[in-house]
Amino acid sequence: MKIQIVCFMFLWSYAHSSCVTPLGATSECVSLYDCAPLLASFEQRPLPSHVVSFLRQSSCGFEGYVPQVCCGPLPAQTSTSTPRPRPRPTRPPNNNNGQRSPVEAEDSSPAPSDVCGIDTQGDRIYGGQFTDLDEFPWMALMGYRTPSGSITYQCGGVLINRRYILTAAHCVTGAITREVGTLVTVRLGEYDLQSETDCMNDSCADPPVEVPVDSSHPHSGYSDSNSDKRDDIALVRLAQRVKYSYYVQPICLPDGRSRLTVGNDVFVAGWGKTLNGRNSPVKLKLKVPIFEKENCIKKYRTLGAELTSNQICAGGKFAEDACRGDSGGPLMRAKNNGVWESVAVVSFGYGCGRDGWPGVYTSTANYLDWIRSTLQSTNV
Ligand code: 4AZ
Repeated sequence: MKIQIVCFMFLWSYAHSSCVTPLGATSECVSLYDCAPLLASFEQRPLPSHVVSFLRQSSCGFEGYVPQVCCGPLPAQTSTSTPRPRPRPTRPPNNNNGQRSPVEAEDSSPAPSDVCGIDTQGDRIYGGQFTDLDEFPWMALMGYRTPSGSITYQCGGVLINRRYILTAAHCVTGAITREVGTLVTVRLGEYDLQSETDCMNDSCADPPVEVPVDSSHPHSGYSDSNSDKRDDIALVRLAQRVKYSYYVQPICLPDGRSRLTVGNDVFVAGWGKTLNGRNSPVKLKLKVPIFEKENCIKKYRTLGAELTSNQICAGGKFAEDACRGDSGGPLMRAKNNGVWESVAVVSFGYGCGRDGWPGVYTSTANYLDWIRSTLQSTNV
């Protein structure tokens, strides 16, 4: 029996269907990772839009999270590009001091607008995917203690003042606590999890800061068993106040007045799963468009999820998405004055990067009262 199953799996994974490539050649539909010419073009950074477009035309389905492509060569001009050099950070460290004190009134409200969302520098590579070393200094990695005692980072979040992280409820409660472990630590000022000191173009970041978690506060309306993942938002209180630096700064919350409209470009960032199926060691960013809500509601209804007015849909383009591990991280936008605000929290989706399937996000603006009252009631 065992042998039969193994043989069946062997046949199943090697019996590829035939297809026609965008250039008209007959080929086979295989995993992107088994298609050397397309994989090589996909791994260049920044990823040019014509390469994304060719990959999209080559797409022939998904196996789990892994895209399948009709494998063949790219047209000559599509295959390479030289990454642009990156600018050095120029802004000096901000010297606010973060002295410890058990309970501070300023921890009970979001960071004031002259402190939060500061754009660390101007010149960005928008089409690209790696962030700059100093970009999005509010990004947090949520660390879980596993049953074996090790720490694993599985969700994202954002620093909103010296004491609190905004993240997703499913990053602090439910299946994650059984399947991964208990949230015990938050890492700030991180760029590349694989290197101790992160440097780019002769400029090095301060070492990341590891802050123990004091308490987690998921929204009371959230339940793992709701397929719509309503109220997927949480605040995490840190056991110590954080000292702001050039690489550790809070993001602003939306003021509740500004509206997002379809097609508005927003950014998602994190260390989540990439198309190679592994979590990224490096902080990544991606520009995604706001997706039409009614259309999104209809799509998710077919999967039995009834989305609420407190959720936003964004993305929906092939291979451009947040994915497992990005949860809890932000959907962000820079306002006209260049100040960044966290407009939503990465919540869930139908797989990752499927054409026509946007990701679902919890709208921060709809929870401002909950955030204010939770900051006050838990900062004791
Ligand atoms: C996840 O499992 C997850 N494509 C997060 C975001 C999306 C899918 C899955 C959106 O955490």
